Amino acid sequence: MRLTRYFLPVLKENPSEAQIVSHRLMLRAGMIKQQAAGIYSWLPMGFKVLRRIEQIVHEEQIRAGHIPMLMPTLQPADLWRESGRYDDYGQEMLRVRDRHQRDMLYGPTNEEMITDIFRAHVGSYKDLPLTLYHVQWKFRDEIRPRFGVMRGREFYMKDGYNFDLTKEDALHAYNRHLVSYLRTYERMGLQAIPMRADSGPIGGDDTHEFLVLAETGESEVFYDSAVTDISLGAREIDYDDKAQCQAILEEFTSLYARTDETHDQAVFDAIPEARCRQARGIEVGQIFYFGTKYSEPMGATVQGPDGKPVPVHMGSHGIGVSRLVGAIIEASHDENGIIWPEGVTPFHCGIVNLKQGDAEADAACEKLYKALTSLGLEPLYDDRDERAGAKFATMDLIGLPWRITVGPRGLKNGVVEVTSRRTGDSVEMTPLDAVKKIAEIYAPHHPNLDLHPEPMAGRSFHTWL
Ligand code: 5CA
Repeated sequence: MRLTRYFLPVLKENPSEAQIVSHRLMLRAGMIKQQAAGIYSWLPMGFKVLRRIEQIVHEEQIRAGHIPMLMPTLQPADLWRESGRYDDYGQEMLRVRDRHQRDMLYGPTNEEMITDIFRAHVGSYKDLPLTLYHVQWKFRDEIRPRFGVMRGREFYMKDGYNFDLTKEDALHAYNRHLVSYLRTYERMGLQAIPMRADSGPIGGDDTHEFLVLAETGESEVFYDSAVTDISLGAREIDYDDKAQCQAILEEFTSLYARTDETHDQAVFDAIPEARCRQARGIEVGQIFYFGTKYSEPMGATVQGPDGKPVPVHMGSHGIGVSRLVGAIIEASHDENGIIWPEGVTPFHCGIVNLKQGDAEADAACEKLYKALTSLGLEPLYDDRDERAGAKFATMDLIGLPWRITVGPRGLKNGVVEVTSRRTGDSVEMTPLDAVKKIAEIYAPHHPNLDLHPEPMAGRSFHTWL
């Protein structure tokens, strides 16, 4: 993308309504525009990050064997009357009436609807296990929408639902979700710690929240600092292997890590004092096992091996896709702006032309732009007629992890400069080496990245953006 042809309405001033850094930077970097309290338009660059996050979520869910689909945002109230939640949900639910005076609602979550789909189409235990999920807009009429996309009223969520014959199978589905979520967050450059939590209006006995540590987080958390030393890394995972998934759950959840809702001071006090941490965190996901809470009242049964109908065991599992955009910025920024992790960056690198209009500099930038694009990478070329300082400030604000700086002086020596946004370190190299370096950096993030110049080959879900 060439900046002169893009829509990137960056703000010079700090917006006064933003209380936390991610909200401020998202507004300043032209990613979002507020339309009403807790309701946002996603401007092109914000939308790109949202899609990158969504794509990682899809890839990891599909890897875990879960099946994507799409349910509507508007739901009939009658489904929720069956589960008893139409009255229970209270003022957080946005209720509307259609022209025939039928009660509808804007879905805050989809347990009822997915259970309705299941009971209509699945009749035998032989069709299990089954996990369906979608990524869809939700609405919760939060009493205090704040912090930009972190606590919106309209927000984008991945929600998945497992259906199993036995509690044991459903707990495997729970474990599978825990492992796939750990992978998902790690690919986004985040450490999200699973913490024992409270199940709230979703219900059920087993539940973990995933928390990203950040001073601005809304949740108070207590944990053993040893938990921050564990990561999934590049290990091979077989999602059908019950023992492996259980072992990973135990590895990540046996050290003390709880939100204030389930905090137990006596257990916490037994941890060696040097490892006791009390901090704040952002909840970026939650998994639940709730057994037959919905299947029983809604008649979601299957014929068991003995021919008798049995209600299925269920769980639901959510990731706050739009909240993650803010959470990543909270975890990765400096005084000059955002620092995107490679996994979610809206553009792979910036190209800064120090002397727009200089024939040689212009030609070198064009060549770099074409070479990167033909590899399937997306550079953002700042081709504005602006001074270098302004171009650097924009690049720093929008946070692309790598920048290639091109100027007449370097070109005389046959070099351009490649700069890391995170460290600020710059290295001079030939334009060809710069292209190779950027491609190498992104190869692990895009296993399908086609290093041969055939632009659209091997691309998947949403990369057409
Ligand atoms: N049905 C279950 C699991 S699918 C459910 O709704 N879980 S939840 O309530 O925990 O929501 C899932 C995730 O959505 C949360 O972990 C959080 O990251 C995100 N989320 C919840 N409320 C909001 C909100 N108001 N704004 C932005 N993200 C939110």
